[in-house]
Amino acid sequence: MTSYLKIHPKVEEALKNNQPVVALESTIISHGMPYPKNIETALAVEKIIEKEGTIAATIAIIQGVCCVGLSTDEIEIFGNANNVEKVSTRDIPFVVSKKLFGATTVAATMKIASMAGIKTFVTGGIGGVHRGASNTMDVSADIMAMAHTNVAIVSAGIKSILDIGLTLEVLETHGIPVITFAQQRLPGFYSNDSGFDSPMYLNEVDEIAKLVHCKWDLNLAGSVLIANPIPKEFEVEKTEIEHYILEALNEAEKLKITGKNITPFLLKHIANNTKGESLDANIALIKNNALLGAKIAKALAQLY
Ligand code: PSU
Ligand code: MN
Repeated sequence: MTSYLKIHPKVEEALKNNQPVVALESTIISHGMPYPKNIETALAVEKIIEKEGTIAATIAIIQGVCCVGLSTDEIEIFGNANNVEKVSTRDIPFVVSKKLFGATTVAATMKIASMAGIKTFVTGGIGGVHRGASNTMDVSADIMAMAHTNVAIVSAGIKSILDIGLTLEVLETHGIPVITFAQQRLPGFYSNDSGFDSPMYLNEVDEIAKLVHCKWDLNLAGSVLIANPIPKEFEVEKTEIEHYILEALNEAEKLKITGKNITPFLLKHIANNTKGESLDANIALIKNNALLGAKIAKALAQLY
């Protein structure tokens, strides 16, 4: 295991002393946001986490090694390269055994975070059940990883490129609590309201940390999904996004885009067509998630 895993000294030190660490994914850098905002955002997010007195650990695969905590130069590699594979759970052994570079999805990141002993993970949006999944069977491996991996995830809810209702059903099937922070409605990534009530909501960071601790103390394996609403001033009009989602889905069908390429394709189409508005929202919400994630990591560390 050790030769597959490289933990940055600052991360290792923090983990040894039971200090809070927050994991971050790299697919969002290589495949989720355009250059150069992707790099700027990744670095800004790390700063927010460290300003809270917690340690940031961006996770990616470098020449076959699962790296937990990247240098600025390494983050830049993932922001610039167009030959970096998007790596979900399925792809880890291929990329590791062939000593390739891999940008890790939520699923792969949380698996590696858990190997390192990190309990909290901040991202923008998780993968879930795609629209039309009753025909395509396209359910993100993020859900399966969440079912089995003891890492809490802070996200801005479920992006409406997915079928939110079905995603909630499958999360329930896998015993994954979905907790919205400080409001009753489940947020929908670009907007505060996904159109669904949240299965549960909690108003205090300490309550969230207690719930996560309690789940694992009870030996109930798997993640807790914390949904953090986007700040009001950055919300994007729902009907505008929906228009571009439908357009992107049509385009994807025409071009026969399937499998691991579909999510990056949809994200790119929306970003390109909303003239930066959705990108600004995306950046704002991930920063907002970083702050909440850092606070949850601190509260959680106090319980261990
Ligand atoms: N949703 C977003 N932004 C993202 C992703 C999802 O709003 O960047 C990325 C994450 O890395 C997530 C992955 O884990 O896409 C899901 O891909 P798939 O649907 O192929 O499992
Ligand atoms: Mn898929």
